Amino acid sequence: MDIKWSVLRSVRVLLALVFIVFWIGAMPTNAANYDESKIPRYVLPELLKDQDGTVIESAEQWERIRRPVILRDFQQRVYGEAPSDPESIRYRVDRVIQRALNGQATQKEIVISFSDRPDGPQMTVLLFVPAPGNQPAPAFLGLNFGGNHTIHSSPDISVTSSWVRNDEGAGIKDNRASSAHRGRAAGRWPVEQILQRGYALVTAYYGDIDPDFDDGFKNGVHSLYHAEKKPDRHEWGSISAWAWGMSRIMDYLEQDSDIDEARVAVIGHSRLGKTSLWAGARDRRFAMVISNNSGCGGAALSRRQFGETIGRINTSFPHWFCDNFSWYISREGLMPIDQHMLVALAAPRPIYVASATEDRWADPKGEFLAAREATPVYRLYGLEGIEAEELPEPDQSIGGHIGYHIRTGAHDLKLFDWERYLDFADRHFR
Ligand code: GTR
Repeated sequence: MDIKWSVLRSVRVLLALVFIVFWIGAMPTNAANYDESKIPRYVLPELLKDQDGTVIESAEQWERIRRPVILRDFQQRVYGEAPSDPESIRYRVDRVIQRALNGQATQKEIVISFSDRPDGPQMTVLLFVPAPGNQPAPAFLGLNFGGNHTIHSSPDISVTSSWVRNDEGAGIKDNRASSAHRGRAAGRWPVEQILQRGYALVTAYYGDIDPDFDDGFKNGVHSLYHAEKKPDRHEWGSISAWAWGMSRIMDYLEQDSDIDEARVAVIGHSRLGKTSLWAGARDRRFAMVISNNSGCGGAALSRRQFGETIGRINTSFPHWFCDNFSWYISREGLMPIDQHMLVALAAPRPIYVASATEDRWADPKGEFLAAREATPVYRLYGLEGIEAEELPEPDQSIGGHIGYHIRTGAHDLKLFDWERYLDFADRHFR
């Protein structure tokens, strides 16, 4: 009897010890690593080998066997599953200005309602179509951070009625969009250049889809699906909601005869770069994917743990991802996926990943490696990805169907980046 009890007690002590070790192992460390020599040894999960050992040898096998598993892993473990696409999308063309921006474009504003509720969430899509000549036009679709009126100083753009993200991170008080902010983000949106190159520009304020703060998923489109109960561990966080919203914009674009729906590129910067990658992975109607400085949870390999880590991002922005993602804090090596697989999900469509030299928080090298490591999937389609072994020199664009550059400078979306994306689109869309 005594022996039995002491054995039992030892087992319990042992179990408790195992638990404590596991728990400590899962705690995020605070200091970001910027030292290449301190990157943990890692092995990337294999793109072209299925869980049962099947080696993927053709594009057909990739699409039938491997791609669905990887897509599902990202859906269930990282971004979270979005509700199925609504059967009918309600949109209203609110305003059309024929000769906007000094006659350079037709401007449209389209209100998309996410539900039948008159007080339900709505998004206003701003569309500039280049002046007549080459309709239907190819388009860039990107969400914006501060409201449509911030992308250009034109007084004709409606001021968003939603609350706008607070850049200072000081809560959301007193942060309503205002006409004083017209053109504030114009540096990131070279509207005239995009139009002159023959492309349409489509944008919407990301907070119209889901406000960017951790409110327990009570607002934005989440409110329509989670009035009673917060999302399950595998259900959508904000990035997934924003990506889902981009698909709703695509629903509209398919109906607009000014836009060539077969040539729509999704683009995004930073958290919205993570979003464009996920939008392109889950919705193959997007014909091109562009990730600008998307970093952790975007193009950067998680296993490198350089700059921002899964631990840091889940602590600062837990609402961006599904709850399952936090299980991988300090357990990067246990993920069946890494971000090169997210890049590969775009195949065979052209995808461009860009970094910036000073943006170490986003791990430029990790972004480059993820882009390069997706190459084997492009090869299955007979397409060129990235052959370079090393990070290219700054300000040089490389690659075939996978494009990459590292711009000199800080975390931002600059004219230099746009020019590379426009060249890339010219190459693949024309
Ligand atoms: C940072 C975050 C990054 C990046 C960036 C942004 O604070 O750590 O992952 O997404 O925000 O979106 O501006």
